[in-house]
Amino acid sequence: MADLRQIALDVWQHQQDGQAMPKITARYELSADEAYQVQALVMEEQLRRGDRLVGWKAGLTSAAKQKSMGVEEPIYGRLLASQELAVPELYLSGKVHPRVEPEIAFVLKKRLGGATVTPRDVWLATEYVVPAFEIIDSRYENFSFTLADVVADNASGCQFYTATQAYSPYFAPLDEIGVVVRKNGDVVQTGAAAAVLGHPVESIVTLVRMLDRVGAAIEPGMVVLTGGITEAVHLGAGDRIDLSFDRMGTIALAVRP
Ligand code: OOG
Ligand code: MG
Repeated sequence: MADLRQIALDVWQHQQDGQAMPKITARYELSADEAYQVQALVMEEQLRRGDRLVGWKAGLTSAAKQKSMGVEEPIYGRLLASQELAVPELYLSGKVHPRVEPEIAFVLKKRLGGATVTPRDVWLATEYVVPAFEIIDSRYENFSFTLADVVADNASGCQFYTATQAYSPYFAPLDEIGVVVRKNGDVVQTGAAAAVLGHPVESIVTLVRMLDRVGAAIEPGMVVLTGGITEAVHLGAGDRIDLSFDRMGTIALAVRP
């Protein structure tokens, strides 16, 4: 029987020092439920040290991401205050092998919970939507993991940024928002938000249902990342990444050593 607290401490340590670790599942048989318990235990440690839960992230919500990571179902992770970037600048020091992905974020004004949630409930609870990016950085060697591994490692969560300009959730059909990602001027990824479970709102529905199983909900004021629209882009020192969202502007990310 695996000691979930010990595993959580191990994961937390590697999240702190930016050193890659072998997969947990190479040593233990970890179920998905146990992996989510590990994720919660890591968060407890972070909260004890003064951090704050500010939202949730859905991950592996697009077929492209599921295929490239070899994990065929959506997962979720926690967003902490310490992960939020105030400006779109990433420092590589302390990271293992970070990548960036374009996402649409929702910010809620009402509590959203329960197993029977519908897209209508999500719209009613949404204050605004905003273009965002997530920096993922798996703590596992070679960015390689099983479902249980990646869940225990907070779904590879590392940092996130939401753009300055927010939008009404009704300003456009969100699934039709196209995205272009450029790296140092070259187009490296293109996609549309429909890649995220058909429509980003479905990502919130899926997330709320998963949270309901552990008695959790999205609280008012929280931010939710709905999942990468394209495959994640590798980052190196000096890179400049432009993430352009159709009708929602461009975020320019600067990568520093
Ligand atoms: C897992 C996290 C995926 C997303 O938006 O799909 C994720 C990973 O690919 O390491 O955050
Ligand atoms: Mg993501």
